[in-house]
Formats: sequence, C-alpha cells, structure tokens
Amino acid sequence: MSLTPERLTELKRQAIHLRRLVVESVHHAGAGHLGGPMSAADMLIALYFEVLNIDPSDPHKADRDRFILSKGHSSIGLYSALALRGYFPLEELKTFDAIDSRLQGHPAMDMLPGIDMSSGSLGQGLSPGLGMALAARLKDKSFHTYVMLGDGDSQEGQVWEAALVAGRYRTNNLTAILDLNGLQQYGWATETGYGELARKPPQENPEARWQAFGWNTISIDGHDMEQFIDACSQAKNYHDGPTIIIAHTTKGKGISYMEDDFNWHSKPVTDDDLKQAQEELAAQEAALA
Ligand SMILES: Cc1ncc(C[n+]2csc(CCOP(=O)(O)OP(=O)(O)O)c2C)c(N)n1
Repeated sequence: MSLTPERLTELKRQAIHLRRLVVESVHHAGAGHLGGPMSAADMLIALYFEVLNIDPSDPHKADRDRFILSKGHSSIGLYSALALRGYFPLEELKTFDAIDSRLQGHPAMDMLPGIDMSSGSLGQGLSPGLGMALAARLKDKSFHTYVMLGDGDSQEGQVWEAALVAGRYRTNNLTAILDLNGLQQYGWATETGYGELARKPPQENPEARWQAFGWNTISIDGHDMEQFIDACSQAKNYHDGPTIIIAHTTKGKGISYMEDDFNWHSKPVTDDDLKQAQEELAAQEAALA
C-alpha cells in the first residue's frame, strides 16, 4: 500500500498532535506515563487512521477490527488516538486519570467505547487477542485482531503461552506489534550490580524467539509509518500463521529530553518541561509545512 505524500504529511501531523496531547494531558493530571506512549505514537496514528477497519460512530460494530494495548500503561497514547479519530471530544483528555473519568491510567473496556480489552497488568493482552482471533475463525467473521506488546510486557510468561497456541493453530487473523524500545521502567543491572544501570534490550534476537513459536516476523523502524502500514498489509496477507511486527523504536521519541531515558517512563511534567515539549513539537510541525 502506498500513501500519497500529502497523506503521509497529514499522518505525521497527527502523530505530532498526539504527542502534544500526551504531554499536555500528563502535565494536567500531574502523573502518567510518557516514554511508552511516545514510542508507540506513530504506530497508533497509522493504526487508527489507515490500518484498522473501524467506525468511530459505531464503536461496538460486530465486524470491526480489534485492537488491544497490552502495554496498557501507555493508555494516554491510545486515548489521544481515539480522540483524534473522533471517538470522543479532545476536551475529555483533560479528565485523564481523574477519579470519575472514563480515561483511567489503564484502559477499561467497560468505561470507554473504543477500548476492546482492559489492560494494564503486563503480559495479559495477547491471550484475549488470540481468543478474539479464534472466535472470528470459528464464527466465520472477517475482522482482524491486533495486539501491541512492549518488550517488558512480553517478558511475562502468559505472553508465551498465547504465542505457542497462536502458532499451533496458525492464527493468521492475529497480528502482534512489538514496540521494541529496549527500555522498561528502570535500567538494567550490570555484572557489577545495580550501581550503574545499563541499557540492555531484554529480548535478544526476538525474531528467532517468535519464529520458534511458529510466528512470521517482520522487522521495521516503528517510527516510519510507511514501513509500518506496509508491514500490516503483509501480515494480513500472510496465510500460514500469526505475524509479529517487530518495531524498533525509541522510548520518549519526539521530545529531546525524554528520548532514550528510562527516567521518563512515568513522571510528572513541570511547566518548564511542558513549554519545552510544546516548542519542540511546534518546530517539528513547522518543518512539515
Ligand atoms: C504485571 C505487572 N508488573 C509490573 C507492572 C509495572 N510496570 C508498568 S509499565 C512497566 C514497564 C513496561 O515496559 P515495556 O513493556 O517495555 O513498556 P514501554 O517501554 O513501551 O513503556 C512496569 C514494570 C505492571 N503494570 N504489571
């Protein structure tokens, strides 16, 4: 699938807008996750504006594609994509994380139309995604199910139970997306202990691991929306089993002081932080014109 240059620019503009909404919402709430939503931002926009077969005016439509954010702590990224796509007013993002809000710190499917599965306890997204994909097959439905995993998220054993069964049943209507930013909540201990935390990808050679479980793998730059959209279409056209898109990303992508720094996994945003982020994003938007 090829995008026109105008469409690609429009998607990039939406991704910048999403990043601005994330940082403004976390600033307003006084708490929230930033690094994970930023690394997923380009893929979330590409999913909600190009890939998913959905209808924001009918969020429960039976034949809609399903999307599960297994790394549910990145909820504000998903909420921002849903709001930009028209599921609810952008204004509601200001309620993020408030006690009576539909936009909780982790997505709740019984509160917000557009959320296909509650998530937040890491490792639990692929199993219901597999269930949805198998249900579609049994009921002869044509919808496709997508699950976004984090690299920390996929250290949980439950992910591999689901991966094994999905491979075993050649679930070709299931696509996983690994947001492989190489960072989690903290750094990694080195041989000399925790004194000096190191950046170390927790999954060495994820391609070989997923292939061993019967999955087709496609590796891409997760900030290149054309590569991502192309990978989604390849995944949908692969008929011998499930596909995982291994998306190499940068945690905190788009805001210079957050990039590749696990300290920005989750942290309050000060007024000065917000101002700098808004200026950087405005410059990125100006450069698109
Ligand atoms: C079962 C479980 N253990 C711990 C946590 C706390 N926690 C939230 S996010 C996170 C790190 C997640 O890392 P990753 O999946 O790589 O996400 P990303 O880097 O994309 O934010 C942890 C440990 C949790 N939500 N669930």
